[in-house]
Amino acid sequence: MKIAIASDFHLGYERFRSDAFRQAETALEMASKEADAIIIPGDIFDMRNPKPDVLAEAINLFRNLSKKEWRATAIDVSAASKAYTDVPILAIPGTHERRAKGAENPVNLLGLAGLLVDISDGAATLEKDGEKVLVYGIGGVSEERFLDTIKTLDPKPLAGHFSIFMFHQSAYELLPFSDDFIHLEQLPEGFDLYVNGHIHNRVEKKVHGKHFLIPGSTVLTQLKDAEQEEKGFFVFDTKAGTYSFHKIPSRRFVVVKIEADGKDADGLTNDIKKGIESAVGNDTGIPVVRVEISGSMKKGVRSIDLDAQGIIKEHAGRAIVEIAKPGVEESIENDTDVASLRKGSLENMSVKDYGLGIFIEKLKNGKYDLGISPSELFEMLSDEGTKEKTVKKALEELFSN
Ligand SMILES: [Mn+2]
Repeated sequence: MKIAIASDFHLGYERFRSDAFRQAETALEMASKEADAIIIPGDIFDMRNPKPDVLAEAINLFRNLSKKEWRATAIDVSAASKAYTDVPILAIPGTHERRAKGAENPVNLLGLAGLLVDISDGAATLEKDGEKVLVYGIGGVSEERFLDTIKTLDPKPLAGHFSIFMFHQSAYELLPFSDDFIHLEQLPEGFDLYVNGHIHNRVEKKVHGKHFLIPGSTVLTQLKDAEQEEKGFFVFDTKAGTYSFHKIPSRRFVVVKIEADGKDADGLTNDIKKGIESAVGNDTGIPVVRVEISGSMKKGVRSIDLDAQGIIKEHAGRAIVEIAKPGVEESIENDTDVASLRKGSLENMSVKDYGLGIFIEKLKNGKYDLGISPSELFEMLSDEGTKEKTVKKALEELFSN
């Protein structure tokens, strides 16, 4: 049986709303032609409470898909939700769709509508011409609960079936900074294939001697270096035990690294423009180009002298340009910070709010450009609890999606 693995569509994602929809549609359309069944390891939606128009988008997408002539059927479903179709499209909710236990999530709604089968906390069998494939699914849970969830559910492969374990979590081997993350060898043994979502770039590894695959997202979200690769989905051939990656047309993302050393504003501007031009090339699809400047400019030249907005505007319509400015000669003296705080408390502003102001200002002046707003990050860091735990939580939010 040929099984397509496509993930992290993030329907409703604000910044690239139509990309998210179109690229998911393309991936699913192509997958339905290449494969007998499709499995989706989470984050179909970008949020747990999508607006009606985002839900409508998803319903249209999956209704068209579910009406195709499928060669396999989904049978023997035993999961947290009931199955209302035998169409071989199996999914689990991801972290973006996670809600409290017992509360409906949007993936479950698609299941209730009979457009796919939500196999959370359970399994379904895919059948085609007598061949049987078991897919066991665990929807995204908070990282520290995942190992307990596995122990409680105790997923097992099924004799006479090609067995797949599908989940939506970080893993220590991929993001080695939190002890909450599962180690790959802690995944349940005996399955023939391991499939994960959550990570937005493509991953191909081995677990318990078997393939471990993450297809990555179908849409740009985090604008990290690893997202420069092409988007797409896997097709796994259960009989041959082999797989292939199928690229989809998607908006390109290019990181351009520029060395500022010793240049004045004009010289640096020229280098940036050249870098952007070569990144765009003859792409007519309006790529996202992120310019990362390292080092500092000529002595006496301030980063404010660089007209980043001008460069961004000049390329509008050809590229979406982001410029991370060098943080030259802009660091505020410690004494000034303390003085500002004192001034703040005199002006009846809470020290926390004043701190937030300074925090945001400093991040803006620096090279901060991660996919979470400074104020959200501040809230996270000022959470109650141990310093170590707080920082881990913030890192987890920043680097896994
Ligand atoms: Mn995701």
